[in-house]
Amino acid sequence: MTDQIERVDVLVSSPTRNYVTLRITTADGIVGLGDATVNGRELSVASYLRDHVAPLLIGTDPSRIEDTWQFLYRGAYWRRGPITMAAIGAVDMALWDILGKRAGLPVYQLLGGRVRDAVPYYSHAFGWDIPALLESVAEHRELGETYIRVQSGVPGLDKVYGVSKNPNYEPAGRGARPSEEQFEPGVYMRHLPKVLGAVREQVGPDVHLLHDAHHRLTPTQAARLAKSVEEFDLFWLEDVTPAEDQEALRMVRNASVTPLAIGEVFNTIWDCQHLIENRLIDYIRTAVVHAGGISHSRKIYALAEVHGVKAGPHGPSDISPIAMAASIHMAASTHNWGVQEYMGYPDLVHEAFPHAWSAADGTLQPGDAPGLGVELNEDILTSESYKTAYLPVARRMDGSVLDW
Ligand code: EZ4
Ligand code: CO
Repeated sequence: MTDQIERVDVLVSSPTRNYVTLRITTADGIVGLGDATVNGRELSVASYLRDHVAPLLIGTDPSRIEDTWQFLYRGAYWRRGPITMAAIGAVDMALWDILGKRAGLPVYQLLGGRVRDAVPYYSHAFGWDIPALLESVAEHRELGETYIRVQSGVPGLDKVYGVSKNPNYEPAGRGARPSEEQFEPGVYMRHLPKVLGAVREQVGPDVHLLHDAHHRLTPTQAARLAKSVEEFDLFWLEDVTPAEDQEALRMVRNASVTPLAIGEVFNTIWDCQHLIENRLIDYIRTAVVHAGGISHSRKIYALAEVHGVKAGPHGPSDISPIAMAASIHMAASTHNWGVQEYMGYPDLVHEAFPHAWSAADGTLQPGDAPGLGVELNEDILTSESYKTAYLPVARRMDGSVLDW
């Protein structure tokens, strides 16, 4: 007799920051975990799961992973979007976790086995000014990291993206309203080449440098920026233009050979199709949680492979250690894969989600525990309850709202 899904729980907790966790338990007592966190909109995806998805799963066969995906995606009629796709993503992760535990194999083995010995990650270095940034970069180099994202303060702007007063950067802030950051394209565009030039001079040619512009430039500004930083040989320039204006990247592409990455806010293969098929990007940044789980992410990576594009998944602290596990298992077993973003987590997050994956010397390992290899510390998750928190908003110096 096949196993059945017996119980579905949705846990919303806040061990330093909010996470939405899905737990599926089968009649045979196998537990599968999924991450459904959508930063700043956590309760909507929790409701989607509790009210509309969990009741549909009870009594179904957990080994029908692809069919369950199709049922939840096509059956909803109102498809796509971050809430729907994170909910489906969490179910999909949990079902792969269950399959692995039933088989006694880590998920990367089910996906075809290893194609690389270690999974490189990139970390975040930042500083309010160039000397502080250079110090931060040196600290990351000492950890053996060879892929480093660099973000710096901009003269005249008090609160900017990617730079924090705390050593541990966390973009979302607790409180009833979002905090506000500033951005002004002219001063940013003049400053960035100086920043990247100083960092490149310090680290030499072999370190991979990345930078995130966070969707704020117009096509011509982005093209100009990509061209002006070409000599510093970035590994990628991320999110130079708003993600929904996909033709914008054609102008950037035509102006420079700086590699481009985009897609952390994309949710389906159809969001990625135009950019991949037209070779307007080098790296696709969809996160396994926000793009419908392992099953759908595999299809995105397969489409990317055909067009010479690699995966470079999103990995900030709002991607829980469960989704991070799923991403590492995919990275270990996917050929056209570039680098995994890994911001790291505060200790309490590691304790709340004990995990078999590990990070050391600039690389990640999936570990060999069956399934995704992540567990829950329920004491921590129940004592740290949800707290309202939002990502910041960005405004130009004239007060108008910009993409964050
Ligand atoms: O915008 O974590 O590459 N990483 C980033 C992050 C994300 C937030 C979204 O939840 O761009 O700052
Ligand atoms: Co980003």
